[in-house]
Amino acid sequence: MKLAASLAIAAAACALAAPASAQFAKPEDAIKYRQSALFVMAQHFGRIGAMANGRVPYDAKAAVDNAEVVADMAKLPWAGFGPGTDKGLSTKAKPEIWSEQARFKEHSDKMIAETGKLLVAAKTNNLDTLKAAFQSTAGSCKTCHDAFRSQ
Ligand code: ASC
Repeated sequence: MKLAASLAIAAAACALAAPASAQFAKPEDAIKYRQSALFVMAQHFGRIGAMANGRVPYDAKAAVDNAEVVADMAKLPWAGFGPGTDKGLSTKAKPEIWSEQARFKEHSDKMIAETGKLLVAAKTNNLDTLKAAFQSTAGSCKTCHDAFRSQ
């Protein structure tokens, strides 16, 4: 393989492996970024919820596909909560995110872990296992929202 091609592949692999290194030109971009990642995550999480709650028929492959997106998206928003991104666009993010960073990180780490377990659960192809993991993951979303998101 040519050197340029292998360097390009290595650079792309790094970009995928290190989403937390996202840098933003301005606070508005960081806010848009975190809101976008959370929005995409919610869309896919909602599709799993529809199966878990019996609103749509259980489809094991769709559950895995959606859980993969959820687990990937779960890693992204946190880079968008850097210093100075508490305002700039309409946001429900509470000031506590910046004044209690360690607690906020505990919540985001928990959510990343829960979405990882959700993906493992989806891959068992067992609806009851998926339901339990969905509830547990939703609980981690809610706990963080209650503490760090205004209504
Ligand atoms: C969702 C979604 C959230 C969480 C939360 C869980 O589907 O968009 O923010 O679940 O409602 O309580």
